[in-house]
Amino acid sequence: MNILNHNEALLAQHTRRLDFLKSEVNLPAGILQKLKDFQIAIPSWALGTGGTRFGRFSGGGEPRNLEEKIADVGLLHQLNQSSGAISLHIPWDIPTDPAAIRALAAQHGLAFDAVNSNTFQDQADQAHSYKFGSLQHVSAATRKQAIDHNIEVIKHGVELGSKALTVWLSDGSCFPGQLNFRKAYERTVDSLREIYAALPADWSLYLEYKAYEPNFYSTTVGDWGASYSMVNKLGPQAKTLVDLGHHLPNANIEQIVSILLMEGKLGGFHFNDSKYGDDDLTAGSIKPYQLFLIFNELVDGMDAKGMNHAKDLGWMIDASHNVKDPLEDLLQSVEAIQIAYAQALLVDRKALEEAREANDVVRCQEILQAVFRTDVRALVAQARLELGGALDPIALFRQEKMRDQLIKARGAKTVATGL
Ligand code: RM4
Ligand code: MN
Ligand code: MN
Repeated sequence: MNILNHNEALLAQHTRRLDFLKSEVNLPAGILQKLKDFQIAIPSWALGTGGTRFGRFSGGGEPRNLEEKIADVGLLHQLNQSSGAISLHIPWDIPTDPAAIRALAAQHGLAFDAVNSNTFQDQADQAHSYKFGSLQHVSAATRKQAIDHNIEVIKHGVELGSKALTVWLSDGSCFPGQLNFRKAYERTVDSLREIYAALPADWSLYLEYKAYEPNFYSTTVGDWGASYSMVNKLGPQAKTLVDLGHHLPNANIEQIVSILLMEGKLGGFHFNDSKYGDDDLTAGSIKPYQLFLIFNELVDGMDAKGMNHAKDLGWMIDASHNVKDPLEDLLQSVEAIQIAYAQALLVDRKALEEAREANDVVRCQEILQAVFRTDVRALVAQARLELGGALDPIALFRQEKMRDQLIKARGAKTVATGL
């Protein structure tokens, strides 16, 4: 891949854009370093074309195994220098030879982010079905099977150097009367306690919530209140994970984020975007202002606690690409996240606070929207450039015909494990 030539050709235009930005806004000291440090984990299940229950349209050249998934994330990271981690879903991606997998990831400059368990699907060799739930199940044997699976996932993660387990449960009910809510809640907490007890001391447990789907009447960990109350019962290593697509329409996610962070119980993120529900679309593709407002709260809340932006929360994408090239789509998501982060770093917090204390509502809006309407793409590109990445990753991906190369190497009819 000829990054140097690509950058050379775009350099004059890039410099012009960056100079203009610098003439327009005061860049706070250290902003480039913060952008350079910020890495976003790529989920192993987002490297193939997704599907819906109506069908799936494979794009070709999809990774056929974990090794090829790591190679794909390595490619993304080479292009943008900001995708330096991979998040695995077990059993979709069991590392059979962990030492070799770890070495391969290291060759690509990749770390292993949170490992994800799966008790929302039945596996072929499984004794008990999750049709009626897993950690909440009425049968102790089924609950134990789901607990054991999570402990197994932790073991895989330990071998790879992960530091967190993400638990997302589809447990709930489809019809009124089907479930005793209190029993389901208590059984879930009891099961989670056993998983929590198996966590290494330097690990976190992220408990993800989701409003609905696949269950359509109730979800046991259905909102941040349920997750928050559960992680509080578990202990300091348990925290809530916010997946942007898991809220009911119009929920004020930035406020949820702000409060969880203030309470010390925000663990991490699954970035995506949506119009209606858990659409898993490209981050920032539908509601970029919301993404910015979320980052505005994140920067504000993390700074208030003296947290390290890059390291103290788990940053992951959780997306599914039905009509785009998954790699191009992930490049777009990472860039959208970086843009929102860069803009949040530009907010004049002192001025905003003064305007708030003076009840100057107009000024508050002006401050936020002036930043949101600032084109910071050159700044994000500069961070990439300084790290050795491409000024325009998608353009380079296309120039070098990378998808064609992958199709040649892997075939036109490959199907990646995952959604
Ligand atoms: C769920 C949830 C989980 C992800 C699965 C694949 O909707 O977002 O995080 O592991 O999808
Ligand atoms: Mn998720
Ligand atoms: Mn989801």
